Amino acid sequence: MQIFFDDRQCLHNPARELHNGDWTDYYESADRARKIAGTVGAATAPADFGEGPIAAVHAPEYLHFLKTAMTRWREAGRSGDAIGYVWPIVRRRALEFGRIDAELGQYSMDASTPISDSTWEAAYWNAQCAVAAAHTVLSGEKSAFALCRPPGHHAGRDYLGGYCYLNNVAIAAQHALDQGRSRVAILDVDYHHGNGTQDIFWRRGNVLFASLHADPRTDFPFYWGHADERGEGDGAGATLNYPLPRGTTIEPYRSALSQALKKIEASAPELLLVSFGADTFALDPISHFELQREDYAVIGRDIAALGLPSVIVMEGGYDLDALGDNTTEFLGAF
Ligand code: SP5
Ligand code: ZN
Repeated sequence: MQIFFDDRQCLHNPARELHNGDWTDYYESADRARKIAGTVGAATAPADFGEGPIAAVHAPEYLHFLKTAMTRWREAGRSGDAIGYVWPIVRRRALEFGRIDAELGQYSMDASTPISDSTWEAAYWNAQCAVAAAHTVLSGEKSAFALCRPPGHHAGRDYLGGYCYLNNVAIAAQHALDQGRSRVAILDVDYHHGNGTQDIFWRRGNVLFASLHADPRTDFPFYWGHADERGEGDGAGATLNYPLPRGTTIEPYRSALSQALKKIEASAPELLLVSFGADTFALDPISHFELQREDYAVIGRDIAALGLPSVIVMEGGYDLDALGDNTTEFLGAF
């Protein structure tokens, strides 16, 4: 299987995150990518597909913000990473701001996703990996893996959050549609609900989004991922959420997965994109499912049994010791 990774993805390196009211080391470290890259096998740097595929998903004003935020943060006399402290919860509109702090709130959903030096450069090459993986599968390969880091599924059209800046899987899915595919499906098996992906395709009937995740009544991102969220307009019924309780083991996980896979199969997609997170692992430091290493091969085989051309995009997973092995088990099925 072809694997895409670019060293520039490691340039993004926030020092710490706000966590349960205090500061903690940044869980989404560059070492995550190094561990995965060191275990899954040889990777190729992606070609440069330009900003077009990114701009097909994200708002121009948001991309401008990402590119300029760090410079403006420094101009405001700040050191360290850029992080917001006020958010427009009622309604956002296209205001022009003179303060970087206002923009950080406008374009963020949480306070645990700082912008560091080179975040844009890292996110750019990260997104290129997703496009390259899609391109490979569109060209006839059965599967490809985009070793994305930072992850992407919490980022919406015009907001960052949950360690995510650009929505890599959405960019890959949109690229496939723009290259002539008419129906695609996204299966999200990260521990956390993929709220950004859901938002981006909420009103789209040609992108099925199915997500298995920790129940948002107990877990981040809280405000999305409840079972009654089904999409709207043309997208009504094309969003499927399977919230699962903390402590979920492989048996109940697989039974939810089989429901999701039946729906995916029934929607007859030409391409499957998988948002893969290994934070469902029993020893993950920020998550609460009970999956074991060998379970990743089982889950991978269940998904691969659809027989669809598959683009696998890396999302979360924070147990550095097991991350490479768990990911390798999963990829081995494709
Ligand atoms: C891509 C992805 O996996 N993003 C996850 C973002 C989660 N951010 C907030 C996590 C809060 C976790 N609190 C758990 C307590 C651990 N001691
Ligand atoms: Zn996650």
